[in-house]
Amino acid sequence: MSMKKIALITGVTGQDGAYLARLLLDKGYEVHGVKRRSSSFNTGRIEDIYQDPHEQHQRFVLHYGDLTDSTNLIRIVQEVRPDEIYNLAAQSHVAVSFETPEYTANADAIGTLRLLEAIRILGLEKTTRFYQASTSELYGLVQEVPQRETTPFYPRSPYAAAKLYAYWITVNYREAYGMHASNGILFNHESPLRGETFVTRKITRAAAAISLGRQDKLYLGNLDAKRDWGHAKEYAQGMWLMLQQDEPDDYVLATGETTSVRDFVLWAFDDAGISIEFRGEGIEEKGYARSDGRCLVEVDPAYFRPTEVDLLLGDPSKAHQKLGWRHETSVRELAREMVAADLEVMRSAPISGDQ
Ligand code: NDP
Ligand code: GDR
Repeated sequence: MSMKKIALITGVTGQDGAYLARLLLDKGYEVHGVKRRSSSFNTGRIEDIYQDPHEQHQRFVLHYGDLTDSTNLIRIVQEVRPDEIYNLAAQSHVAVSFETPEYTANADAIGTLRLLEAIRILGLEKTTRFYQASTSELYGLVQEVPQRETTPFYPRSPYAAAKLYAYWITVNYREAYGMHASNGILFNHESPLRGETFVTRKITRAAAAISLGRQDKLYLGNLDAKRDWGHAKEYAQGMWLMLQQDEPDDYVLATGETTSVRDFVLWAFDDAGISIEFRGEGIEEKGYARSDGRCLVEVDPAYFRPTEVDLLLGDPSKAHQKLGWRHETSVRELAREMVAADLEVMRSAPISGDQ
């Protein structure tokens, strides 16, 4: 009898979905992913594992769907009857959530409820395990450092407020219906697959493009923000480990090291072979410049957020002890890997779009 496990990943076309799908396929799972209809291809990150729907015995299957569509989610869960669901889909950009707060709540908060209800409606609450992509953004305004599972939440954006609902509805379904439902409270994690508008990737792409003479300048917002940045590939392993435990629970995944945007900029430009120094944020001498005085990085207040999260630093002790999970890649190595990947891509193809 086959013991093959079946997983369903929402957000499979995103950074984490791509790493998790690969990981589960390597472990022998049959993997189903939910992708949104888009007017242009949105499967770039999963191209290498994509299987032609005409192939027999597909182990990686994509379904059209959306977290804002209950009937669609119920139908997919009914069809797939997964052993494990990883809910990674979200409007995941904090700054964008201030522009689209209602949509963000619909997808990130109520979307999670829709998926949990689909499991319950189909009577799968005792058989389907559930992972919720919770976030260090829940900690928001600093209450305690380092932040751990017991640190009080204080969301600072429509995104974080929506994720707060998703966190608690996951806890509630665990307690009310005995579901194996867990929250991974993941601190920022990056990679060469990171979305181009998140700050690390925006910086590594710009450093690569400027070094190749394809871009003049990079505009950034708050350089003083500090984040606990780890490697996305390692965090996907942590998600899987949470669903392999006998009991469901909530875990922080983090590196335990924090870095300012300012330092990440210096590292990335250094890795791209450009030496810059900070000149201040005044009208005359904005941002960073080369020794010949040419300004390469300028602060643009348009990127400031109405409310900011100043400092994130996670304590991953519980994940170390209970899951045996540890990060391996340092943030310094991460910057190097991302710049190298962006340089390689840009050398072989022209860049499109602006920053
Ligand atoms: P991405 O933004 O790279 O990916 C998000 C995914 O969700 C994409 O596949 C996107 O589809 C999909 N999606 C967005 N809206 C909907 C919707 N309404 N219905 C169905 N699918 C939708 O995020 P990451 O991979 O970086 O993050 C994964 C999850 O983890 C997210 O929930 C995020 O909020 C959370 N998280 C991320 C952290 C990080 O540092 N990366 C840290 C903590 C939590 P499309 O490709 O079509 O846009
Ligand atoms: P974050 O990531 O908001 O932490 O959310 P992001 O990379 O967008 O911002 C990190 C910090 O950098 C500052 N910043 C800028 N950010 C962006 N995007 N663009 C800029 O030009 C810029 N300049 C400075 C920001 O103000 C912020 O302080 C990410 C997402 O993946 C969420 O989905 C996830 O939940 C959290 O990480 C943990």
